[in-house]
Amino acid sequence: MKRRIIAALLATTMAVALTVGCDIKDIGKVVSEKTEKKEDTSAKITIGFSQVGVESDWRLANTDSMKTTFSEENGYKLIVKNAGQKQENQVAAIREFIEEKVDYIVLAPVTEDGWDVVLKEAKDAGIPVIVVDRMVDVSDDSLYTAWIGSDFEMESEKVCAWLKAYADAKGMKEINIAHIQGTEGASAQIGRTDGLETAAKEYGWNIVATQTGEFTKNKGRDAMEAMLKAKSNINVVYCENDNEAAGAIEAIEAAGKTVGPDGDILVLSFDATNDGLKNVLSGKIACDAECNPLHGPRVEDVIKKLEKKEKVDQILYVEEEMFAYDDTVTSVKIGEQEYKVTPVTERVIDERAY
Ligand code: GZL
Repeated sequence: MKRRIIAALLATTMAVALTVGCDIKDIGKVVSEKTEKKEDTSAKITIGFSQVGVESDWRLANTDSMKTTFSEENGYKLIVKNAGQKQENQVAAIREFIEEKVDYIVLAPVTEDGWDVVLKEAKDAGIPVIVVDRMVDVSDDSLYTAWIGSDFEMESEKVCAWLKAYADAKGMKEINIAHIQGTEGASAQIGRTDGLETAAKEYGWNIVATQTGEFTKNKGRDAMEAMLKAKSNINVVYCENDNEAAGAIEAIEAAGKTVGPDGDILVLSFDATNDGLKNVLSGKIACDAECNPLHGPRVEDVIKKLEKKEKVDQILYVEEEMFAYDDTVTSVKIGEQEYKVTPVTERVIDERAY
């Protein structure tokens, strides 16, 4: 913002100098170079994006959405810094963005806690912070201008409502769940865990094993392997994202067990990524709740409003769908709201944007 004001002043100075006709050959050259250089970057809105990392297909789609939206041709300069799932790297990235006097900071926080100090530094530097995906738990909500993301507990309620209806329809008497969690302390992990634990209490399900998969395929496979060795009665695995589910499926099949409609173990998952829905289509994942990663256009809408000094809502939830491998359960009801469950076909996958 400040850089663009300076550029405008430089341009005005030059215009005034030209008007008075003074010999600005050299000055003009320096000013025009400066102005040119400034104009070259100053017309662009500079955005510093602190991203969690590259742990999942969801994350890659999220980064891609930001890059596609905030391109040079769209009038932006986007600086993306991946933190390798380490909060200290995100804090360092935010400090670099402050140093570079970016116009906006977009933060996809790895976990909810630990942001008060660095977000206060951004606020003191006059740089608006837009949080995407997971939430930050701060003592002062004015430390961020807007949050855009999913209702993770609602996602879980929808999957658990599907499991309840499906189990009733199939006459499944005992539900023994292996729970593969996402990154501990991430809003998605907190919401999807709370939803499952609440439903298990309400419906009398047994959560027989819990282990983190950190939203990755490898750790999802390791967790499933360990839980299969420890427990022989698992008939449902609840994975907190599609990458964990892909790993869990590998471990289940390596152990000589089967997944799918008539299999030994029902696989539940979140994200509804392209690979996730392919696993639903093949019958390996039974139910997959969408977690939409395409936040780029949503962030741009907030930035455009801020540029025009318009008010923005601080909390913006994203609408999301539900998918399943068959039409045993075609909708689920949460409170007064009915949610459609779409049986996955080739066409459903082709029509998806990610
Ligand atoms: C959810 C996001 C989670 C995804 C995972 O919004 O935070 O992180 O569910 C990703 O795939 O790693």
